[in-house]
Amino acid sequence: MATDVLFSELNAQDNKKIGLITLNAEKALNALNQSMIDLLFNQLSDWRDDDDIVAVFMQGSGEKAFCAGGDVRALRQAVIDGMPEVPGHFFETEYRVDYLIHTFPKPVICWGNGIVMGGGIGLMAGADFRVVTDTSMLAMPEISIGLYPDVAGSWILSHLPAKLGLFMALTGCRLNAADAIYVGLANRFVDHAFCDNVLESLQQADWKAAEPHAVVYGVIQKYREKSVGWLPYSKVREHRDLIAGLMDKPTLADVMSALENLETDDDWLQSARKNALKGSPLSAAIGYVQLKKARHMSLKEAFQSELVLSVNAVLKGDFCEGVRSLLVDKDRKPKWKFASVEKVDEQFLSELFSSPWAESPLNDL
Ligand code: QUE
Repeated sequence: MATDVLFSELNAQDNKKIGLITLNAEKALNALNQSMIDLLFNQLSDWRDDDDIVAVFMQGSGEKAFCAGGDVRALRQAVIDGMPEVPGHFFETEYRVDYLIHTFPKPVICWGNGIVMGGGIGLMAGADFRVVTDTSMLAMPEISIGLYPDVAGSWILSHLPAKLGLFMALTGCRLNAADAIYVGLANRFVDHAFCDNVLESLQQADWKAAEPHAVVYGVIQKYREKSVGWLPYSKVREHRDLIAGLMDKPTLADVMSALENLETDDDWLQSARKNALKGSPLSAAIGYVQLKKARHMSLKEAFQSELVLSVNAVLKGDFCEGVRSLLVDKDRKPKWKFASVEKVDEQFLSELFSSPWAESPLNDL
């Protein structure tokens, strides 16, 4: 629907304007559908070229989520309905939006309140000011639905220290605001109650006084300083060395054994462990290989390789079964193609990395 994203231009000083994006599919936790992606691309492109626009602010409607991912049910339904070209178009256009944010020439502020998963991380990752709040919950949970960390997730996670990115990919673990700042997915903590104050201060700011990024820096800094006392406790920081040890194994099968054999009464670690053991072994294998490869890619190359993998994972991998099991029938008993990472067929896996196109649809990024 055309109203699933709201756009407005807030008047600022000196006839400047702030572009305000509100993801507006509250019941779907602001998960991105095709229409939202098309609207976002068109509006961001216009604002990039509009000299009156000095900054862009992205938020989600409602208190629960900034963005819980993509409309994965619709992608599965399209495959069932015999429209295999739909997922390719979805991912291509979604990655174009993400790339536009990464390369945007003006400051982008992402207000990552509540749930920020998958596609939501994709929108947030390229923003200059990646704000997390008292309710933020970030994750790359795709292993649970037979996907793998896309939306540049493979590139971003491959650059995290201490193999924390591999741990995130294999476990879909939940990060709070302190965790997200610790690993670098976010870079500002501001209490959600200050959201309207930040917007008002951006409108009041003197945009002639400094370069736009510096102006936004100053505005956010003010509310950041009022919020420092609220930063939650970081499980990732506490367990950093343990996680690094679990992930530092010669093969993926050894990493999975280490997770399986982990004995802990820590609830956060235990739920991460369970998620890895329940997730798609094929997804684990895809993520493991792709994170290694993406480390040496440009951002553009990462998006191009992810487009190949995402389309193949949806059309040939565990995606449809994962979405069926978790989000449609909700039996939570997916029948994965392979029973364990050891049983993943090497030939099948390598075919998922081979492009169905002579030239990438994202060649012009
Ligand atoms: C893993 C995921 C996703 C998920 C749950 C997982 C995901 C996703 C959604 C989602 C959430 C709310 C919606 C919706 C989709 O859930 O990627 O349409 O309304 O988009 O365990 O990867």
